Amino acid sequence: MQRRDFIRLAALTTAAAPLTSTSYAQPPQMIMPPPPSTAGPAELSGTEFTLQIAPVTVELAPNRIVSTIGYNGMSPGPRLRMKEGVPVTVNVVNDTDVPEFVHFHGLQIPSEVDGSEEEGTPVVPARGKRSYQFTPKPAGTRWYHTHTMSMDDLHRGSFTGMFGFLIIEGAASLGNFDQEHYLALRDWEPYFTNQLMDNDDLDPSLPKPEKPAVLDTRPPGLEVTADIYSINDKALGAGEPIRVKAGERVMFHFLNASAIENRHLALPGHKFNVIALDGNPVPTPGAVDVLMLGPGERIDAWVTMDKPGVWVMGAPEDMVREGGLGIVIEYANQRRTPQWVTPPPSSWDYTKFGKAQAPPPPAEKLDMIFEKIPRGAGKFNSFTVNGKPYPHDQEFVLKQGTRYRLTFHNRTDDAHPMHLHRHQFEIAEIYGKPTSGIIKDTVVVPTYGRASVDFTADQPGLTLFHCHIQHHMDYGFKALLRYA
Ligand SMILES: [Cu+2]
Repeated sequence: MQRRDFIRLAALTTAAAPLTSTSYAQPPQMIMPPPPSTAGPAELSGTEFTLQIAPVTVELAPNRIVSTIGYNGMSPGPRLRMKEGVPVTVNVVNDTDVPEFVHFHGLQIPSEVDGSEEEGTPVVPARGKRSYQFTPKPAGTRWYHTHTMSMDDLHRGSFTGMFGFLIIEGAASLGNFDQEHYLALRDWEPYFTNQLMDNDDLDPSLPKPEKPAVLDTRPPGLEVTADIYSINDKALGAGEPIRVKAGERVMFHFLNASAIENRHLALPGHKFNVIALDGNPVPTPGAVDVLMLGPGERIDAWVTMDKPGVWVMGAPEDMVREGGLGIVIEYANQRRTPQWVTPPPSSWDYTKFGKAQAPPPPAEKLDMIFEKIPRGAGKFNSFTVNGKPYPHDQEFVLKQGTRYRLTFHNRTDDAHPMHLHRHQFEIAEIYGKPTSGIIKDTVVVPTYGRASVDFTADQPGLTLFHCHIQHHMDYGFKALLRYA
């Protein structure tokens, strides 16, 4: 019996009760349980921060405990709160046996401190330490995470618990709310599979301008999946509910901290009022029933609590939600089993939050064609950009101060969350529609789809561009942009 079947069976037989299966193989280095949690405060603020990298246990639910690597004795790591434009020092202490990188995702900071080996950031040595000094910008919901390669080791890189929110406060406020919550979506205990059980085609009705006339029918390589999920460190039903009162406006900061898959999220009977994507305010805030976040993406959205009851906010896919991806929203004076109602059909569309016209044409254009080579890396698929493997020597050379339009041609059968380090880009076209004003650092390019983003080359230094699915990045789905 496949493990996923076992989990599903458990979910069916125990109805709404949290899952309690724990028969997972532990990695060899984890046979000794790590020392008791020494978790510090969940939020750190100021100008000097210390992150300690060390083994942690995460109690997703009673009898459902995961051993992994975290920051400061916990996973997610502490929320780091910085002020835009005020210099900070982040001291990283690496109490593990492998070199590490801490990447500051969505920040416009120099390559030497961005936290990526490809850009030349110095490593944090095994059993060693290193300090990163930078001036945080721009304001918004950012995050930090490890940036090491995992390759075939699912206990390394972003499969571990090394991630956390990083909030940069600026002059502007997103508004006044009765409550504010930071929720990171995660999966745990990943494993390899050759069963394509997730339909990654976000919306089959989307245009597929990049679909080849003849499809590659060679058998695909192993992909990574998981069937244990959480929001922050708790599986659905295992943590404290979010307690609300009727009429409250509650602000949610969502992060997809998965290394694996795009995620959806819904709250029955309520709408999400999306006001910022990847931490940047959108020109056309709007209400939707279902959110979609690719790995690395953030959404700031508020909800008016106007439907008293006890609700599950969670993944619309039963298997994912029952596997733990959800949290209970409990109104005051309501006592009942948390209710889930499947949301009305909807498809995620970034352009709902943008302006309807394309931005003015940029000075220069760059095209990137993404292709997947089935089993191009032995057991695994490999990926190419413009038909070549990383690092595309001298191919993507930027002129400082020039505005570029980068067009992604996704000739693969997956939707990929594409992330540009150290810069922000503006979506110019996606799903065959023009748009402007949506500023992001990660965009999910649909299956066989195309997307164009504009950015100004104003951050000299090596700049990594990659798919935020760890396994894709590790097997070639990346490029290095350099300045002339
Ligand atoms: Cu990918």
